[in-house]
Amino acid sequence: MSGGLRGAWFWSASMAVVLGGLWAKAVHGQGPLMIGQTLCQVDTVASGLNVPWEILVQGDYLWMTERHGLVSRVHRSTKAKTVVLDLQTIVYQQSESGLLGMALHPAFPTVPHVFVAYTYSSGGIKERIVRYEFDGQVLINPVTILDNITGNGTHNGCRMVFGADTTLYLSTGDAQNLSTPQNLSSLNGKILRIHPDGTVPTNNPWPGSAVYSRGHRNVQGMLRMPNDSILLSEHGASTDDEIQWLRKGRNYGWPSVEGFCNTPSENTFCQANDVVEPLVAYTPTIAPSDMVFYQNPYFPEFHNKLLLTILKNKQLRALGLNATGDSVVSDMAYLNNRYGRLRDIAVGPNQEIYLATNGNSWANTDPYTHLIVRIQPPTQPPAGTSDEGATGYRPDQRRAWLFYPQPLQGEWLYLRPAQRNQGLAGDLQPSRLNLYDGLGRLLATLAVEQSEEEATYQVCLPDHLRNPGTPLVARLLSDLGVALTQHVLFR
Ligand SMILES: [Ca+2]
Ligand SMILES: [Ca+2]
Repeated sequence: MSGGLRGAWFWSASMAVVLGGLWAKAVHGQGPLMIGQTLCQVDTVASGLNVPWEILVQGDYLWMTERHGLVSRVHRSTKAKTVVLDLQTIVYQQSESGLLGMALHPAFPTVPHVFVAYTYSSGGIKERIVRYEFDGQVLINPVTILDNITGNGTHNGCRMVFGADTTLYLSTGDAQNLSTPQNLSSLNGKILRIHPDGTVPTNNPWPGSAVYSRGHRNVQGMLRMPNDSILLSEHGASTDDEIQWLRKGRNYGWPSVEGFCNTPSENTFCQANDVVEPLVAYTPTIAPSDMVFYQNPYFPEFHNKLLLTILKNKQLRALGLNATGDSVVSDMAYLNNRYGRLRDIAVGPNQEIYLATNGNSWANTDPYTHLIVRIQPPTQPPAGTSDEGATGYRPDQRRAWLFYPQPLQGEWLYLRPAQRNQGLAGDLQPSRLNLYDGLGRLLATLAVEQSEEEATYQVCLPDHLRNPGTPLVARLLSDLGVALTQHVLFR
């Protein structure tokens, strides 16, 4: 009998070794990966991590927080990892709390400021934002810019993003206290907005308060879209994870409303409080985390999509929004169970995608096994398609002319103002037109016919863009570094 048991133990142990080996090969392997119909190359940029929570691409480096208290830089080519800040003795780390969000100043490295959000213990669990300065090697000179937010083991928010006006937005969770999200005197269950020095902008919705919106449970994703509007992803309780637009001064309903306003009590609350409904709600919950907006015509599955990392369902979702951004028109899941829980995503200069993996189950069950995985898309257009629209022209407002009036529809004739012809005639030779939708997404790059009259250009929209319901914004590209605005476009 004991021999039989021993045999069973040996069988299990050797199977575990074999399965472990296969898992390691699949996860750490380098090589091709089909995503939809697109052949990508994947490799591992960093391994042995402990809950990488925020990843950001800056120059040659990937910046990263790990929840137990480290900020590191990983060189994207050599993969060398350097710790630039060690807060392990300062952060409170338990369950979902610890060192979480990070943001680089929009003018980094000219303005070398790095912002981190973490929980600590001092007469209870609290949360703060600290601004550091990068000296080229490590982070120095900490300045606390926001403090004494109530924390908890769970529901701490802590995602950060900079707005176009260099104000900093921070999500805070309800910290498991349902009385806070609707209470304007509490900083919990909110989106907060402050200046980089911690002061409150004078155009916040409630004078003197950092509160920008209320009624949130636990926002884990924040994204500034090309048109500068901000998207949020939020964890529901047992139902209704939400994706929603951030609106100044508005109420998102928690804990009275989950997902859409679709019960009698919710309808009453929503009408009384002008509640913002989500773009999409997921029931059962999937646990959405951070997101990026991805543009790369060589990767059709992800082109012009919102890419959302998913923790609980262990996948990457690609969401298509309509031209005005008020509905989700497609929603596909990729990488199902391939890398486990996905916490964060970043995009590099060659449209390569970095994913922060967070193990196979919630909280701290697989410490020091997490990865940064890189997915490199093709550098050629998909087979059977032309290269038109996928040229080296990228959105660049400094070299673009904005057409007025907008939106652009049908056929248009562009006339350069007469005074611009004088002295500049012959120099201005725009030859391409970028078309964007209402969210700032690049739809197409068109060649522009230049007529005999040097300052006149004929623009004819292709049929597939002549949708009367689709507002379009056009920018004429110039090869000169000339920024012109308020030009008149005649039909
Ligand atoms: Ca992120
Ligand atoms: Ca509901």
